[in-house]
Amino acid sequence: MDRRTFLAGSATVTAVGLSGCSALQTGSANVEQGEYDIGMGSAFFRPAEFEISAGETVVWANTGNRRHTVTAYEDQIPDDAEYFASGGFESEEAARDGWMGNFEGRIESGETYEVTFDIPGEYHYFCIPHEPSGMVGKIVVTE
Ligand SMILES: [Cu+2]
Repeated sequence: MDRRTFLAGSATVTAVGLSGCSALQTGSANVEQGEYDIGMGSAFFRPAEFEISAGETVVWANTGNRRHTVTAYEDQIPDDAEYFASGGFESEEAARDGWMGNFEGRIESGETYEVTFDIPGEYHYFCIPHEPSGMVGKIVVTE
């Protein structure tokens, strides 16, 4: 029994199936694993109100089938806070125009969007296409 074969050592490495993975957007894995803070459904953010401490990051995930945006109300965030909107717009007007033009700023099903909040205060935001349906939310950042 001291004759050894090395067949075991030549065990083939099974290729891990990669089909489809390359097409996934950053964040998809997080969505599947439930690693997000706020989900987006047909016309709602869940939870609609979310509290964090300054310096923390909020991750939104489109957990539904429709396109959504995360767009801050420019006059409903702290004065010294940086404006935020999916698509990277620097103003609410630019975000609205971008959406009207070519659905810019959209977060597709399964995608995520994240923002780090450094300034304490209340941040109100909405989803451009579903604002008429009341798709709004609030982030409360504590000291
Ligand atoms: Cu929406």
